[in-house]
Amino acid sequence: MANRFEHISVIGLGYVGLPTAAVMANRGIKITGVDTNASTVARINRGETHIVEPDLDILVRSAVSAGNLKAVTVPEPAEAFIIAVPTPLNGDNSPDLGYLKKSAEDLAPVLEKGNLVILESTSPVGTTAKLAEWLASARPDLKFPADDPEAPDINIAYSPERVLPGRVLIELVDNDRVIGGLTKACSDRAVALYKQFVEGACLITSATTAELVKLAENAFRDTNIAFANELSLIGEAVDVDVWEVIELANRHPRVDILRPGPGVGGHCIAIDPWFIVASAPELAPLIKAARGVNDGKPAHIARRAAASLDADDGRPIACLGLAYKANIDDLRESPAIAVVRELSALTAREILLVEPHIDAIPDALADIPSAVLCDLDDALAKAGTIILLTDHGAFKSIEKSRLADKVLIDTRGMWR
Ligand code: SAJ
Repeated sequence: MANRFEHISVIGLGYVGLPTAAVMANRGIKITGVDTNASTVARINRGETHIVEPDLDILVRSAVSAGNLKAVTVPEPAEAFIIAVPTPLNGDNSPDLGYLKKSAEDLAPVLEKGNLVILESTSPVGTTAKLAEWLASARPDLKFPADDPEAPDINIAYSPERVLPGRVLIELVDNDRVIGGLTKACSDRAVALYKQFVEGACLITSATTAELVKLAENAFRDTNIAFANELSLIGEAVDVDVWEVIELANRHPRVDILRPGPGVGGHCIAIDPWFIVASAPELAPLIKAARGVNDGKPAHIARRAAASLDADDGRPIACLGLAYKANIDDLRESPAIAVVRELSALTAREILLVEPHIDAIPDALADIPSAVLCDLDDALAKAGTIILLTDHGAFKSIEKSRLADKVLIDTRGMWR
């Protein structure tokens, strides 16, 4: 079997799939991207991107014009398949593997002897084996690792994406990769694939270990942010500046407290810990409590802002930043959105929304009549209370004199 993969298919062209496809295509590999959304597919085939990530537009344009990247809505045969579809939560916080199951059903008919299938989506422990079962039941004519571990027709591995939004193109190449094959040979083939564009180390383990590694990374961060958020509530209650506490505590050689904020957002850290809780509910009280602390922060900020409204002579409230973190356009699970919703339930006061990365009010806030999108200058001129929710660079340079006559609630510690 040749060691170099010349034609790879990426299933799911979102925040992870599209950058991965574009990076590989720019290394001269022929890439077929698959997405069920026809308008996403059409855009990519025009050399355009549907997500904002530094330099991604340049990479996609050059890959498409060089003929190395094309997008389709239904899988086509390839040597290897990388699956990067969403794995969201159900209403009861259990994992929803519906997109993954559908992608397995769509992929099965085009599988050929010798193919490698890699799952990159964040997944509960045991999902890679389940994916193999779904594919095997649709293709009884092929041997899978469970049928013949020594010489299967199809190799299957799990390798979680670990890239940080805002640094995706750098981290895709530089980060170490954890690679868990269903057999050692599956891992070796997946390593060969990633070596074609990854400069970090490729670390081999089992599929179940790799699945839990990914969940552990994000639960670790969530738990540590929850500690900082809990400390900020305590600081407020005892009237001590939490930022100074953290700065001084972090001068201890073995203490490294993260930053408090309005809560935790994004499509990963606010979600993945629940995958651990769902698989071992009695054994995960700390992880569950951390979710509760972080999810409770937006309501706390809203209550604090509403309580200070008497002091600001009836002028509107400005919320600076809607994105879930600094300098990106991503509003998914954003705690800023939750703050605005909570606040609108507590006051009829006009809420001016300032988010430099969007040009229309997001759907999640469209039903709130008191909330309007506004530019920064206007908001600073009109508002009596300002809540800083996202630490975008654009807000850092606001002159102090423009904030002088206002109530300030700085959830990110940006203006201290
Ligand atoms: N946050 C704080 N305080 C902090 C750090 C972060 O409140 O000190 C908040 C942010 O404002 C944001 C949220 O946490 O709302 C998450 O932001 P983040 O920058 O920590 O992480 P994500 O969600 O953008 O990306 C994470 C990363 N995981 C880890 O750092 C362990 C990334 O490497 C993963 O690939 C990504 O999740 C993912 O896709 O799983």
